[in-house]
Amino acid sequence: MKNENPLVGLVMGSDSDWPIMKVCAETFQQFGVAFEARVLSAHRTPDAALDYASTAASRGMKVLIGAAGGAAHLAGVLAAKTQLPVLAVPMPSKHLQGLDSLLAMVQMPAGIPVATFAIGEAGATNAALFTVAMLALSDADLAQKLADFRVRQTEKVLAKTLPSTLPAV
Ligand code: RP5
Repeated sequence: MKNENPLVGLVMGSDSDWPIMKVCAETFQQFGVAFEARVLSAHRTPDAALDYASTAASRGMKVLIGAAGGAAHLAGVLAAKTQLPVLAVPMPSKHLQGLDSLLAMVQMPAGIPVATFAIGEAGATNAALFTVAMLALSDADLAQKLADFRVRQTEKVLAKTLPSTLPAV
């Protein structure tokens, strides 16, 4: 998936991550943030992943997001080759439900940081919202969109109702 002059590189280790990471892409679309989504693996396509990270800044990108599951070293590998902020989204895994992915990402040794989000869709959404917040620091229109989003979200929650009666016991 390509957009003109992407500001964000949304990289995932496998196309099997897409059903979750598409909510990240949808959030960028909602805010009108140009992004590029790619499948690149730290272990299956290491040279391509390193090349992508090392050329991202010169291509005008501001943020990279790395999503991976299991022994999830993609975000760390990307971060090793760029000074851009790298956000990490742990994918749910088959046997350990993403706890492996989370620990692999969040336990980066000192020196090369990645900012790790929640496992799954919540993390995918929040990685996009966090990116929007960073980009909004130098983009007043985007800052207004983020403020509007927060207001709509608050209104939605306050408008929620619960059943007024409980079923008889
Ligand atoms: C990781 O391995 C990917 O990010 C994915 O979450 C996981 C499984 O990949 P597939 O075997 O489904 O391609 O590298």
